[in-house]
Amino acid sequence: PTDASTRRGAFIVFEGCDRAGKSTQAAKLVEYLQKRHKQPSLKSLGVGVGETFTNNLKESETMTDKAKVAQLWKFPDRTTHIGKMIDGYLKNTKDLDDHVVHLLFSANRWECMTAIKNILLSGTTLVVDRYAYSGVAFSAAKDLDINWCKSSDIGLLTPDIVFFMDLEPEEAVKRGGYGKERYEKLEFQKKARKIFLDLKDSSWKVLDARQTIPELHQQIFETAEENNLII
Ligand code: NYM
Ligand code: MG
Repeated sequence: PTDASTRRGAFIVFEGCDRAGKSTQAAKLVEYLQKRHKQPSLKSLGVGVGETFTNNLKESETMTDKAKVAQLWKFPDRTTHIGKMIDGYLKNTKDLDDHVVHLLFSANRWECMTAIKNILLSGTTLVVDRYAYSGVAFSAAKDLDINWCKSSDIGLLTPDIVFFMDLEPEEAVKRGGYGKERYEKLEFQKKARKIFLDLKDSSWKVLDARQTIPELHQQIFETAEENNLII
């Protein structure tokens, strides 16, 4: 095991259509990473010969420590200025040109890049719920030129691994259906899924999202481990 202080954090992305289980699995992975991480014991640093040391941290210290190990992020980040415009568009309270919306989603990633880079360099792993693949898949599903869609994300940090939660939109509908947001329509989701699968590259792990939550979780942390992404 590598010491967290000597290596950068892993950049792990979850992608997929709506209702595929991304948020559930991203949160479970973060929790797993935080629980699994071991504080180096005082003994291993060569202190306190003949004494017993415990690593029982106080609650406040545990929280800080947890956030240092791994953090959950999400795109769109609806809390920023740009994110609020996106939120209004998705909730149908605001209409915007398709190109403009695409660029807002992309800008919403760009405005986080410095923070993301610094967090990774500080040794913290980031688990990110949706990223640029969603940007391309959902915009190109509106028949915008795919290369135009890709271009605004050129230069963003590349994830170490992408877990694509694959679920037929017909199955997603059975899971209590979609919400009221724009894009949450069967035909549109089918189109987006097709484009997603065309975007698949060597960083992708396609998961059969019909499996149970524990089954998927196990596949995910094992794959992350095999790929040397867990400290
Ligand atoms: N979405 C998400 C895009 O259209 N482009 C993007 O770049 C991103 C990150 O936003 N239907 C779409 C996909 C979703 C919607 O996301 C809201 P979520 O994860 O359901 O909050
Ligand atoms: Mg959604």
